[in-house]
Amino acid sequence: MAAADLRTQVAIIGAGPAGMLLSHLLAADGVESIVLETRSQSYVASRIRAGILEQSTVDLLRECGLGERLHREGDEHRGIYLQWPDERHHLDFVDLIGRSVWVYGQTEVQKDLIDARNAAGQEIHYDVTDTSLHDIETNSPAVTFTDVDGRPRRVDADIVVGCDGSFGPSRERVPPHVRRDWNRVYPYSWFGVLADIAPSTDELIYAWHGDGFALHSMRSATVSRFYLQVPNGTAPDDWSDDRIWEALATRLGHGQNGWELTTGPITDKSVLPMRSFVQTPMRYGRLFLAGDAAHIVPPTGAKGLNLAVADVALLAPALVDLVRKDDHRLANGYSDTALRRVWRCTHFSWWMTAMLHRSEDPFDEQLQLSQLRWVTSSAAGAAGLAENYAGLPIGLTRSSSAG
Ligand code: RFL
Ligand code: PHB
Repeated sequence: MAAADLRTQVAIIGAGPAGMLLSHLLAADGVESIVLETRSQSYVASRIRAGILEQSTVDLLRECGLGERLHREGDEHRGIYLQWPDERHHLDFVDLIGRSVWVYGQTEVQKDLIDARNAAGQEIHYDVTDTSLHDIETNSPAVTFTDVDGRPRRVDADIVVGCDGSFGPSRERVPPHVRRDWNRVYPYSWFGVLADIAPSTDELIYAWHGDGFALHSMRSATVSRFYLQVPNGTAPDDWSDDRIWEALATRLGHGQNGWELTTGPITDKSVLPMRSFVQTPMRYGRLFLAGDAAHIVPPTGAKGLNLAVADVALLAPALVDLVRKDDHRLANGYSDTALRRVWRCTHFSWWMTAMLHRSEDPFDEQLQLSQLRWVTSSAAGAAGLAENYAGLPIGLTRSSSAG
């Protein structure tokens, strides 16, 4: 092992939203951290991913000083449209449950976090390789890595937090006899498209269609984001621009009830496999897991980023108490408390996915349409969807309440 040359209170693996927000919240309470990231700063700052922030995510970002650009450039949405051929219904979350959501891309959240941490002088090592965790069962864990100049380095810490996403090494360090993996795979993927064109809708449209699901989302007044359900194994180059616009026009209902889809230059195509995954527990010894390192949801419920933020909102005060006061109570409850929200969002994401994606079975199709009619015509059905989509306040999924 490399000789220890770095020392910190919390070693954070991964500079995605979970890792960067954790370092930000810890610093606000006087706890030091070092962040290790395998990619470059410019790569991390430009990745295209999620687009919807729950009310509680927005509230947290505002409270910790990261809400300024979000409020200037983000767009508050009262709800979403749900549709199937010839019918489009608006669910107004504000009327239903008094909460809204914000359209502000994960790319922008990530840039704000990088700017804030850089301004505060946060130690972040980008372009690292060979990240390896050591002695996590003891009170003196360490992380070794090779730095950007090829030098072997080692950071000694009180705590190690794995914020290293679905492919990182941290989750594997929970031994097989302790850990349990919960998995669900889906027989389809999402084809993601970014286009330089003003959105053809004021709020997101989730569309059920016999050809497959489609989603019309957006990033700004001039940039639209779309997704199409495609078979697993589809490659981004398999679909020409013309084929994409044709499929979107059909599935989103171009020409129905006077609605038109405006097309424009496509600037990015990607394919996103769908998966539900939870690893329990989210803590082992001095190692804590947060965000995609512990759980993956299919994107239909727009929960991935919001769950990562909710984990970190619970974890930061727990680590502050542990490191500063040797008070282990919140840290000991972290995994159980976080998992209540994780399973709620896992269920909601699975449910939205199952309701909206084309199935081979005609019986399923009738169940989906019946479900869609119910959530768009019953106040109780609509409120249930709204409450989950806009997100429960973080405190309401703690262990003292129903979760
Ligand atoms: P992230 O964002 O994946 O960050 C993890 C970071 O860890 C780094 N890393 C390592 N660093 C050091 N050493 C190692 N050995 C490392 N291994 C990995 C990675 O480079 C990375 O920077 O996880 P985090 O912070 O938990 O945040 C979670 C969210 O990013 C995620 O839930 C969402 O983006 C999921 N997701 C989407 N969610 C939605 O709700 N809507 C979407 O449209 C949507 N699109 C997406 C997505 C996730 C994607 N990935 C992960 C494949 C599109 C993609 C392509
Ligand atoms: C997005 O804009 O990327 C987005 C929006 C809503 C979703 C998933 C992705 O459910």
